[in-house]
Amino acid sequence: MYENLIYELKNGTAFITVNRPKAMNALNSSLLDELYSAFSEAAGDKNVKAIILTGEGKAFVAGADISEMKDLTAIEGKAMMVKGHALMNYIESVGKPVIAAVNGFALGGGCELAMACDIRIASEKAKFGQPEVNLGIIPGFGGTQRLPRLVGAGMGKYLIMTAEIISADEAYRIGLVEKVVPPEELAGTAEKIARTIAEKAPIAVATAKSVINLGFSLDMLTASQLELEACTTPFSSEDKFEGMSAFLEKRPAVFRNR
Ligand code: CO8
Repeated sequence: MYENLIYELKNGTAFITVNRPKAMNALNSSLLDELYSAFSEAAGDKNVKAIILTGEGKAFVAGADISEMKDLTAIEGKAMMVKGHALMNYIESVGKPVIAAVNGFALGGGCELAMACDIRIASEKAKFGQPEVNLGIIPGFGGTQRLPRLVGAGMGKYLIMTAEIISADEAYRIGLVEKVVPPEELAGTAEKIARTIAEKAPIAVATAKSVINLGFSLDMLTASQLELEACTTPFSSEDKFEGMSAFLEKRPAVFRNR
């Protein structure tokens, strides 16, 4: 059982809802642990085909918990950052699609959490930002690296150095989110995307996710070679035979994750 989040499985999609609305869903140490456990639960459950991460109330996640961080020494703070990094890296390594349904404030560690997901869908009410320099620190859950990779170095530096909070539309304009929808359509849109991906060949989806993520830290030649090596996994799967047969036989494919 979880104290700070809600875990639900609906039609093959695991919904992980951060649930500390009184503190704007701020990430304290135990919530970081619980999120790691919830993602492990979803990763290990063969009934889960996709994962949707969202927040309860006004916030998606308004950052790391400032009241917990305030009195931490640098060493203790680093330990918390290690925990945050482990969570973000784990989300990226889960071999299932992870969609952030950003319902409200995604600030600091919350923006970093959304960026660790594969796809970000935002409510029109969502707000994004990395306001750490207001607090005398820098983004510490991977934001200095993931934000520039998503929006470019100049815009990444602009957002981190000015601490500006931006609207969902602006986040869409700069490529930080993939879609903006009215609040009442957020869950449905995220679910529809989750279902669409879940209908594809799972080994192909997982391999594509992994190659895209790993490729960012490699030079082009090595990254291309990584793609060449990785493509043998889906290419040798039963699902490849099924997908191609289904196309030629003009019928829908039935993938079995083999
Ligand atoms: N941590 C702890 N409590 C928070 C946080 C937070 N990040 N955000 C909001 N709260 C609390 C408020 O203190 C308040 O508590 P209380 O009711 O007891 O006074 C409650 O949530 C409601 O918040 P507000 O009254 O402020 O609500 P508003 O609607 O007026 O404002 C905002 C909402 C804009 C989200 C505002 O609360 C805010 O600016 N929050 C802080 C945002 C922020 O600075 N986030 C970055 C944090 S730093 C970070 O994430 C770094 C991550 C990596 C570093 C790791 C190092 C260990």
